[in-house]
Parts: sequence; C-alpha cells; structure tokens
Amino acid sequence: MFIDKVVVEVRSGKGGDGMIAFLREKCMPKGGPSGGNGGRGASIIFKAVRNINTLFNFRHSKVFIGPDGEKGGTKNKYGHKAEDVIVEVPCGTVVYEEKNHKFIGDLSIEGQTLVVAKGGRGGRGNAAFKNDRNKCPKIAENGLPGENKRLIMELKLLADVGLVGLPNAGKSTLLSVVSNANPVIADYPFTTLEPNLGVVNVNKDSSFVMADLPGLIEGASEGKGLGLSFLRHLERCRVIIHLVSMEEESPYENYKMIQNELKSYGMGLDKRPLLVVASKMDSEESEIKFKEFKKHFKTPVIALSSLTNQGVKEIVSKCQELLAKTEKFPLFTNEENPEVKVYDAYANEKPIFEVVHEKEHVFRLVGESIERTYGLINISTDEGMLRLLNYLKKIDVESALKQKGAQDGDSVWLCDFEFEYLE
Ligand SMILES: Nc1nc2c(ncn2[C@@H]2O[C@H](COP(=O)(O)OP(=O)(O)OP(=O)(O)O)[C@@H](O)[C@H]2O)c(=O)[nH]1
Ligand SMILES: [Mg+2]
Repeated sequence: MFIDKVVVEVRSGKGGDGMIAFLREKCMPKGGPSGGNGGRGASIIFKAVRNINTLFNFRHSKVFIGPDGEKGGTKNKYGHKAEDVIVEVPCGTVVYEEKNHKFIGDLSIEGQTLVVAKGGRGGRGNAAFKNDRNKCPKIAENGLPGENKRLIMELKLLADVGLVGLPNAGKSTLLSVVSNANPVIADYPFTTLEPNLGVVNVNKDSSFVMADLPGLIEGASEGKGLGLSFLRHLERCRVIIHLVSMEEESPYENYKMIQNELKSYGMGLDKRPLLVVASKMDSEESEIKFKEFKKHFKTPVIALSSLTNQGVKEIVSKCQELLAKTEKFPLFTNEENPEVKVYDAYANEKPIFEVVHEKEHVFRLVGESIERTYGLINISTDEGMLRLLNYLKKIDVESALKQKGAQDGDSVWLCDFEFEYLE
C-alpha cells in the first residue's frame, strides 16, 4: 500500500545533571569546587535521503527516542553529550506538529536536516558557580528535560509532471510508454488506486519524473472517488497533462468537468502550465471528435495514441520545454502564512535587561532592573545563588544570549558575577 501520511512520536534525551564535587588531592587539600557540567541529551533529527520513496517504514517504527546526556563528573569532567538520533526520511517529507498542526519544516533537498526534537541542555556543575563571594558552592543544576512531540509526516510525491483525467483515459498506459514504470493497466475505471511514478529520460543529460494519478470524477475536490487524497500529490507537480479520451461521447464536457475540479481544489492547480492531450487517437471516430474538441482551444492540443506511439515524442519534448521555464512552487504562499503582528501594550517600558556583546566569547547583561535585583541577592550563600539562577531562568536570559550569537562555553557577566553560557 502507498502511504503518504503517518503520525510518529519523537522524544529527545534529557540533559545530564551537573555534579557537585570538591577537589581533594594530597598536595591540594582544599582544591575548591570541581563538579563538571552534564552533557546534552540527544536530539532527534530528520534527514532527507533519495533512496527512500515512501513513508511505509514509519508505520512500524513509530517512536524515536533519544538517549539522555551523561551526568557531569568529578574533577571538572564534563558529561558526554548523547549521540543524536538521525532518522532518514524521503525527500519531499513535510513535518507538522499533531496537536496544533503547526508547520515544523519541509525536507525537499537531499541531505537537508531538520531538528524535530531538541535534546535537553546539560546542567552546570558546582565548579561553574564558583565566584569571589562564594568560593565553595554546593549547588548544581539538573539537566533540562528533552522534548516529547507527536508529529505528522506527509509525503507529497516529487513529480515534475502529473497526469490527470477521467478513469480509463489512458493515463497509466501513457506512463508505461514514456517511462520505466510498470503500472497496472486495465479496461475498467479506477484501475489505478495509488499514484505511480516513472522517470522519463529525455536524453542522456535530462530526465523528469511523471506521476500517474488515479482517475478523477465529478466532486473529486470534495472528496468523491479517490480524488481528494491524490489531488494533494499534484500540488508540487510543475506541469499538468490533462488526458481526454476521444473514445468517449463528449470529450469537451469531460475536459471542463475535470478542470473545474482542479479549480475547486485550489492551490492554483488550474493555473499550472497545462498540456491538453487527446488520447486513444487510434479508436473509431476519434478523428472527427478530435477536430471538434480542438476547436475550443487557442493553444495546440496534442493527439496521442499509446498503441501506435503517435504524439508520444511530442508530449515528452513539450513537457521538457514547459518544465524548463517553470519555477518550483513554494509550499505556502504569503497569504496563507501571514506574519502575525503582535501589539504589545508594554512595548514602551524599559526592558529588564539587554545583552551586550563585549568581545569575542564574552557577553554582559546590563539594565537597571536586572542590576538592581542582582544587588539585592546575597550570592555568598548557596540559597542566594539558587535564587539568582531561578531569576535568570525566569527572565529567559538564555534565549536573549542565543539571539545575540552566544556559543557553548562563552562567558557571561552580570556586574561582578560570571557564568558560563551553555547551549
Ligand atoms: N485504443 C487505445 N486504447 C488505449 C490507449 N491507451 C490506453 N488504452 C486502453 O484503455 C484502457 C484504460 O487504460 P489505463 O491506462 O488503465 O487508463 P487510466 O487512465 O490509467 O485509468 P484509471 O487508472 O482507471 O484512471 C486500457 O484497456 C488500455 O489498454 C490508446 O492509446 N488507444
Ligand atoms: Mg490508471
């Protein structure tokens, strides 16, 4: 079965806890705090690869769990960072969060990676809290928890050209003639139940991918027949071939009905470069019907017979020509994802703090409010130190530092207090 939508769960690892330890060596009886930082927990990372074409495997392995980071050690030993979990996904996978359908990312290029659950940061050991006023802190941070999310993965086939038409129009037959694909072909409607992909080699340097979709019927855009789920695959096809059988009673009526479905579906499907093809040109009275049919079009309509090969080369070269001048379509248009403006009633108030990038690897937190609060806290005690840390967490100093470009291990100063930034 062809699967193009699955739900998986991802759990990144917790960061390792920081260590509380003191150096006690023969020659250094009071060596000071030496508890190391914990290591980061594993992130779950999706990576786009070419050799997987479906989401089939994700039906069986639905949960991806990242290991936790190692605890910090004594003698200033850092805990090991857990190895990230890399999950290979097919090119073209789009990822959403299940609970609010928030778009997380789009993996369309081979090798592209997307962090879908970030590993928790390791906690700082007590060595990180040593300062002039508190030379022997007995506190350490716990590692931060990892993330736990349920994700929707969707695969839209990355075909360049999509074949649409009524059932039995000869779509699968055309795909089998121009490409390496072997779709099922039969003399009854709805033979094709899932999209088939084929590679069409134009010459030794160029090729494109063609998708044969299940036949559409009236109301497909509202979910009738097999239409709706497969119309989604057309969203990324840059060129559409509309096959209209000359064997049928009223070809032009059929054509209009299908075009109407494409329009009702939206996503600009009715505005894509379109190649109209009259199929089964070897059947009885096809010539008469073709003459009547093509009168309705200003642009040329290609006459095709997959049995005699009439028009096959012309279709391939016309596709190539249209593809060359058609951009790839963005997944979202700007209107669909408007930037949300937030009007903040407190915008004019002075910020609690600002981050100043003093020099390479050194940052300073400045601001009346943060400096006043710092002055009120007695950091010579462990309790005071904990209060300060909780306060810095609450006002989200870490995000501000990250935004300013702070990197793992950089020094951060607040008045005369120094601490290490951990990503
Ligand atoms: N005479 C003639 N018959 C054709 C031609 N192309 C396809 N057929 C026949 O038409 C029937 C339907 O062909 P398919 O290729 O399965 O049609 P389809 O559009 O894929 O149909 P669905 O998958 O049901 O939507 C089969 O019996 C084919 O042999 C053609 O060019 N000439
Ligand atoms: Mg078919």
